[in-house]
Amino acid sequence: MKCRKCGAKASVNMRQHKLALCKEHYLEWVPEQTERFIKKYNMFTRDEKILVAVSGGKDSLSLWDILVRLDYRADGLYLGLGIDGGIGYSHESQRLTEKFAAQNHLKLHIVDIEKEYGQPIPLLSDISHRGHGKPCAVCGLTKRHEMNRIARDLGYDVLATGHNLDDEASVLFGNTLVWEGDFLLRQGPVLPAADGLSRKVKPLCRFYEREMAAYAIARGIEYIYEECPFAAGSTSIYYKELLNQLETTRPGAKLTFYLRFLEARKNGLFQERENRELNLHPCSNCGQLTSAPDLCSFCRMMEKVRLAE
Ligand code: Q46
Ligand code: ZN
Ligand code: ZN
Repeated sequence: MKCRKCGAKASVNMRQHKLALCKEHYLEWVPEQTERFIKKYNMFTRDEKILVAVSGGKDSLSLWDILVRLDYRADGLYLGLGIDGGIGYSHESQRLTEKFAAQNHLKLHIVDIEKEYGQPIPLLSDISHRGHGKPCAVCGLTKRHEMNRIARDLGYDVLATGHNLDDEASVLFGNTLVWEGDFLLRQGPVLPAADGLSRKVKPLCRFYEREMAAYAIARGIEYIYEECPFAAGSTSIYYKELLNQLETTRPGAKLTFYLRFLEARKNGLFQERENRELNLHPCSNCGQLTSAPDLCSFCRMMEKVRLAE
């Protein structure tokens, strides 16, 4: 297989795009494509301040790397979840994130959940009895809350996460299986800013997971290979496997699934629901928007934790 641009031996072959590239041209192609998606979906401009949520994994570190190479003003946010899982998961992912920031002279904010709220994620989960023995529900809730809080308090215009196409297609698949209208309405490359919440964007949402792995490796980015120990056996991983089976026999199926969804929604698939007003108001404690009557889910969970102590 030869590089389409220069004829040298290709190092990345993307059947889904009918495109093969050598390492050098691949490292040009990824930022070019990212820039195209940023513009296409009006994610942000070069005047805006971007906060990138970094976990130490290949996607978020690559995203940060790409944005900086493209000359965007991007700082990092690392959330210390306090997850060990026998592999020192949080410790190692924080080390790699700090190393990446230092090597590239980038600004990194670190929030340690245990220091901030008295307990690491697995214990917050135990104490609040949320999530059926797995900390993921509490973890997801806390991550969202903290990302919003830091972006707002430090005056960032936009919050960027490293979700790739495999992540997005798997979430979309899960939501479609049960026709989760409200989630389907909100899933996409951009979630506009609302009272107290900054705009959220996913610049990598059209890249396959293996494309991001290839990018990180080609750029020599050191990232944590292990998944969070609690990810094993999750539904989202199961859906990813199903979609990969589909992709094997029909290259490009995953991308089509996601893009056609965005198109159908743009053309009014969920119009009726969109018109019905979502009843959101600020949480009486932290001010973030919520559909719950008084406190948002995060503040309610923390209240439970406080009462249990
Ligand atoms: S939610 Fe669950 Fe992830 Fe949190 S506890 Fe680990 S697997 S990190 S995306
Ligand atoms: Zn080439
Ligand atoms: Zn709240």
